[in-house]
Amino acid sequence: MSVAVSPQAAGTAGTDASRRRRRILGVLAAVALPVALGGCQTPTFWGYRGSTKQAHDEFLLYSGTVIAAIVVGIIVAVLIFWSVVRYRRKRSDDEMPRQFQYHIPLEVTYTIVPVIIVLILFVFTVIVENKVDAVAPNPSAQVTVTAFQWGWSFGYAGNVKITGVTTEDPDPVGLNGGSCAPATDCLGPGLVIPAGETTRIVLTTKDVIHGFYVPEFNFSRYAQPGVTNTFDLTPQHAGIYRAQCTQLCGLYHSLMFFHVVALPPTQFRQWLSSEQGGATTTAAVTHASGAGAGAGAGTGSTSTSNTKAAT
Ligand SMILES: [Cu+2]
Repeated sequence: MSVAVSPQAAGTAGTDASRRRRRILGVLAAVALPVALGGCQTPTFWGYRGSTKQAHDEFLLYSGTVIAAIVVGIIVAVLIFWSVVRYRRKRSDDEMPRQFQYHIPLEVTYTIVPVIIVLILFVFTVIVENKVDAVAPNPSAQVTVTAFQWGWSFGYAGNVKITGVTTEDPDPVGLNGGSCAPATDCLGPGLVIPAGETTRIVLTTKDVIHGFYVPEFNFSRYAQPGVTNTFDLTPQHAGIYRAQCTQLCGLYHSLMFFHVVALPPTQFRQWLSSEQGGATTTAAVTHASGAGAGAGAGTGSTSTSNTKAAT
């Protein structure tokens, strides 16, 4: 028996379908537009985009991993929610839904897919790790960083040594301290390196294990007794980057701040040659009083002295 559909009913169904389509498009636009208008940038997921070449690679790995985790999380949540709603117990129907145990293709799929995901993450991690640990054959500069209880020492060619004892001098601010904002970025001695060029860091310690950590470089490495760690830093832009010790190394560990000052290459070379020439400490490394005082409250004075080693 054929069922006659009136033109009016067909028209109503068509209107409903188009209304539903418009609603879905509206929801999609509401989700997509803020992302598009926000400059189409990948969110940072509370991490740093990375101020060195190496750090940016790490950021891409980190954000890719988080995006993969979000996609997997959404798929799992949707499947759980769908099965809970679709197969909830109904008054009219007491039957068990169809069961899938011993469904070999399904079990193989949900074993293989996670293994593939882990393998992809593993491969990208190895690639990025190798990039981060790679050292350039001819770096523009080399600095020997020595950690000690409680401070940092930065040694350059020509016997130039910048030492910051973070528990002695009442002034916590080093190079460019006067213009440092926020002042807490400039706590501790300044490790001066050229921006846009590669600097080799040779990391050692005088006593116990310390941690060399620059958050915006997405980089941390132990300074270990009897071990020399070597790595490269290539800051992409001139700037001042907060840094600190991340290994509990004793009473004043919490005061072991330092900062990295990335200068334009010509300015860096001017600074280094003036230090090597035995000129009096440049204005850049004179103390800027006041700025940064008070940070590290509760653990005594937070202080640094930048001194040039006697040559
Ligand atoms: Cu330490």
